[in-house]
Formats: sequence, C-alpha cells, structure tokens
Amino acid sequence: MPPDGKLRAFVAIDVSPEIRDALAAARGELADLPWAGDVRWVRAENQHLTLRFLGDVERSFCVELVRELERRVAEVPVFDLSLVGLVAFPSARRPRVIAAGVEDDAPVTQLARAVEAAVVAAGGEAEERRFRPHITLGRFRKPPRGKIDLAGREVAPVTMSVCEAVLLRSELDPNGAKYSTLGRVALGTGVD
Ligand code: 3AM
Repeated sequence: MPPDGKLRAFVAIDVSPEIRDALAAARGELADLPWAGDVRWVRAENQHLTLRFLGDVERSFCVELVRELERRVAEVPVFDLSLVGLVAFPSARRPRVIAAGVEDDAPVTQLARAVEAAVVAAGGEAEERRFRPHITLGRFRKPPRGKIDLAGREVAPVTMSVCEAVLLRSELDPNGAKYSTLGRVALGTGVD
C-alpha cells in the first residue's frame, strides 16, 4: 500500500481491442514453451504501453501533472503504433518480462519525452532509465533456467492510432493489479 494520502500511478497508452486480440493470440503461441507456466500473464483489460511509471505520488501532484500533460501532449501529433515481434526484458538471458515490441520507436518516444517534461514541470524527479517502448504480456514468477528462445514466435502486425495518453492509478492486489483512470489527455490533431 502506498503511504497515507499517496497513490501509485503511471502514464500510459491504452491499447485498442485489435491489439488486445493480437496479444492474446501471441500468448497462445507461447503456451507450449517449457517456461510458459512460470509466467503470470497480464489480463487483457490491464494491457497498456507504459510511458512513465510514477510510483507513489500525492493527489495534488496528479492534478498538476494532468495540467502539464494537457499542454505538452497536445504538441505531439497523433500517430500510428504497430506491434512488431516478441521480446524478453531486460534480456533473453535474464528475462523478467515477456513483451510485444513496437515498430518505429520515434513517435512513441517523442510522446514519452513530452510526458517526461510534464512530470518534471509538475515537480517530479527526472527519469534516468532509457525509455524502451513495449507492451507487457506477462511477468516471470520465477526466472527461467537459462536463456529463453522466442524464435519463430510472432505477434500480428496490428496498428492503432494513438490519440491520447492516460494517467492510471494502480492498486496492487495478489490477483493482479487494478487500474483506474485518473485523467486523459489528447494528442495534437494538427488543427488549432
Ligand atoms: O506495463 P509495464 O510492464 O511496461 O512494470 C510496471 C508496468 O509497466 C511498471 O509500471 C507499469 C505499471 O505498473 N513499474 C512498476 N513498478 C516499477 C518501478 N519500480 C515500474 N517501472 C519502474 N519502476
């Protein structure tokens, strides 16, 4: 539980039903692998692309952050996001997470930079770690023995239009996190 008065939050892209379907099919492709039973799979409704994890923050910070996000995210043009490939994070040798990658990091990285600028402007700490866009499919309960091989396992190259970013609250639960939406901010349409 976060300390009194705080909430655990992150900024993300909510994914489309078509992307959820493609992720479910990709998960099916992994079911026969020896380590598949060691993975806690993310429920479809919880799938998203995390732009910035915030940790435990004050409600007042969230209010200020949404204000900053509204200004900065509006300057990022709406873009298409396509799935490509399955990856193990942080590496195939020591995987903690199985995820779908995205094709063309540039637009989503631009959005993540705008989010980062908003976090700092709202009074948050700067993020040191490099942004690596992915959509988590599942997390290892215990690390598999040896390197895992995802060769030949695919995810359909589905595309969605990214029109907004969301600020989500995360409540941890032994049955999986519960996410709720604290705010939504629109990307720019190029029309003033
Ligand atoms: O959906 P993904 O996996 O990309 O891994 C967590 C998840 O991202 C990440 O925040 C998202 C919502 O829970 N996360 C959780 N704890 C974290 C931490 N301490 C974290 N990211 C960085 N540091």
